[in-house]
Amino acid sequence: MADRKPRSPRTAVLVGPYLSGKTTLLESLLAATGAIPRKGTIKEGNTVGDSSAEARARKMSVEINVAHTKFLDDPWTVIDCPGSIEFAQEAHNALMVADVAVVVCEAVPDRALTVAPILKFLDDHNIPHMMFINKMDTAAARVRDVLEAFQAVSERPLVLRQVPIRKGDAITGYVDLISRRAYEYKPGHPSALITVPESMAEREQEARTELLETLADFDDKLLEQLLEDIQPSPQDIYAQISKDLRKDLIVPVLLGAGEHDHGVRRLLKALRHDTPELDAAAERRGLSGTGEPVVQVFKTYHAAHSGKLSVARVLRGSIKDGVTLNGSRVAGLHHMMGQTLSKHGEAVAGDVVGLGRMDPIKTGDVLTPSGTAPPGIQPWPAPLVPVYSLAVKAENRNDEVKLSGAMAKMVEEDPSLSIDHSHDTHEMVMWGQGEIHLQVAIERIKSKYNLKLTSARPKVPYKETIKKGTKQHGRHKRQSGGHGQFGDVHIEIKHLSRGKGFEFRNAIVGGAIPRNFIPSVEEGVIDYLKRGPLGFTVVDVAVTLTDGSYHAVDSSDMAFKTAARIAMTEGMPKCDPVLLEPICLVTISVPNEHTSKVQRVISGRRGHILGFDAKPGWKGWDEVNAHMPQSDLHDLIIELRSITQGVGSYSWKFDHLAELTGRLADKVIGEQAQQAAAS
Ligand SMILES: Nc1nc2c(ncn2[C@@H]2O[C@H](COP(=O)(O)OP(=O)(O)O)[C@@H](O)[C@H]2O)c(=O)[nH]1
Ligand SMILES: [Mg+2]
Repeated sequence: MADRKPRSPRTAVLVGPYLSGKTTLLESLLAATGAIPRKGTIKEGNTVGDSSAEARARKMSVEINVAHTKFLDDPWTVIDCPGSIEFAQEAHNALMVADVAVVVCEAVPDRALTVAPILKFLDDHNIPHMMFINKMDTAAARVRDVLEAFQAVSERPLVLRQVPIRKGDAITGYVDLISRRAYEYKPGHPSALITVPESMAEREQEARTELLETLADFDDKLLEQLLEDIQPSPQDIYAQISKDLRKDLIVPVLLGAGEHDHGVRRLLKALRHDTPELDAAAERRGLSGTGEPVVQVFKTYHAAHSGKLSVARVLRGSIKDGVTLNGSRVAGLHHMMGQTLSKHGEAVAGDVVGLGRMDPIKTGDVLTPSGTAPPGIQPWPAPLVPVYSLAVKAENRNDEVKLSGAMAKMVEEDPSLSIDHSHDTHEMVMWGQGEIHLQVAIERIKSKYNLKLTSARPKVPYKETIKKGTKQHGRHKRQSGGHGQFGDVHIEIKHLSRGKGFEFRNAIVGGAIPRNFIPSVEEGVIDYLKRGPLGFTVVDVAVTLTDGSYHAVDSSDMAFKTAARIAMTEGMPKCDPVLLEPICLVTISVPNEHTSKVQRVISGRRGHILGFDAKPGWKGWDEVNAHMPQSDLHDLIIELRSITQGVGSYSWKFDHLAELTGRLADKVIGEQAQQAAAS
């Protein structure tokens, strides 16, 4: 195909479970295509992916890494994504602009479930994807069993393109099911063509028939050929695979071992032949036709020295350094190789580039010179629902303002991170996807912004109420030299039904207290209710001002406010105060083989199951609804993940307050008293 005109740059995104070998595979792809002279390794910490300090320290990807290369003159952007479910937002955002995803997974049938969430995302968004079954060098299971297990979690049919050639325990090469050629792996070099071993004939025939039958489901001509026992030409089969992949109808499956460069050139060829051109991804984003350049931002970095970098894909047209997009001038167009940037004067359609110093621009923004998004462009998906939180504080109190600024930048870099200032507990609460996610964020704040944080389990916004009423007199009288202070009130405290909040009534007739002092009485009561006899905000009470007296000279707003406080302080403990704890409506979603375990988790956390049902749109998953105390949700995600190979999740919202008594209540009240004494 030497006469072909050069293609526009395409983007392949490497996704898949944690430790499946994506970062290693990227290294192998870059070395095989000559983008880097020598492969780095995870162990030595010198890979293009995992280039941040936080990733290196954990030997684990915690953000995307973008790399550029060329294969047989075709320009490529390859993006390595973290596999951990806690950093899934990174992969989701990169996939939105991808031409193809390569789902890298291990050849372990028991772990197929770990691939389910990413396959679900790809299926839901119609993103063309292939599967690369990696670590075949150590694979114990048969490929057909691996495939069957993965098929159970994929909506689209998987189409195996190769079968392995085994010598004893080792896999020494593969037979390509379309060209019907056999290859022997040569580490560090392209595989060598060999004759198909005789022992392979039957397996090859069987797998090839399966491949053709699957493809025939999407093509009548192929179906006819099969029925008439005509062998379709390899060209026809290749064409069919590309066509089906473009429409995300099938998932081609390749085999290999990235660490040993096995199957890496085969993967590159499959990418080259089968990955759709830019127009497919643009269409998916809702962009069609011609017009001004369109650029989609899918990642934001804040670098200490170079400032903000918005990583974007050019979906249409081309842009030059210095152009104004959405009102911001691009200061530097960069290609990336992990954290190394290189300046480019121009980015063409299909390119992935870092745009320098676009300060008002956010991840998900669609940029054009005119500043208007083209009609029909699809909205950017909402960030993942947060499932884990920590209360954070600057170690040094003077750093509070600096902390708010740093947090805002962190959230810009990672939309699955969020900050909540709790009105009830007065804590700054950082929300995210799990323990490691938040740990990494806290480390970043420390290293990038030189801010030390302390973190703790967030406080639960307990409340308190009363179970009966009382009448109470409160008097504040002070004679100190000239002007005295005098306020005198009679109040009646009553409980209100749950959810009613607070009511204040004035029942004074005949001017026992002059009108202008009444609001101060109410203020005194409200002030008291911030902290009731048990130490928490009081809710669901009514206070009626029934009588009182005043002094023509010594009475004041302040004196009546104080008198009201005195009445409340003395009256409330007589009203049988009781602790209220927030109860949430929780929806837990898990593969249905784990539903019974979830029921145990809920009862173990004082929850109450409301019911469970099949999760809409999720084959084989259940949703369990329950009422659960908020105090037991803190580490719920950790337990759910530990019983579901990491894939279970939950969402929650506040539902109601419920009385809490007994030992648990005593503990909560005791701790609150201790903290009050300490502060
Ligand atoms: N046996 C074997 N190990 C591999 C292969 N590819 C990667 N690994 C190892 O698997 C571990 C995880 O690799 P990494 O690339 O960080 O996985 P990622 O989490 O998917 O990015 C590392 O210890 C690699 O050395 C492979 O093809 N075969
Ligand atoms: Mg990785």
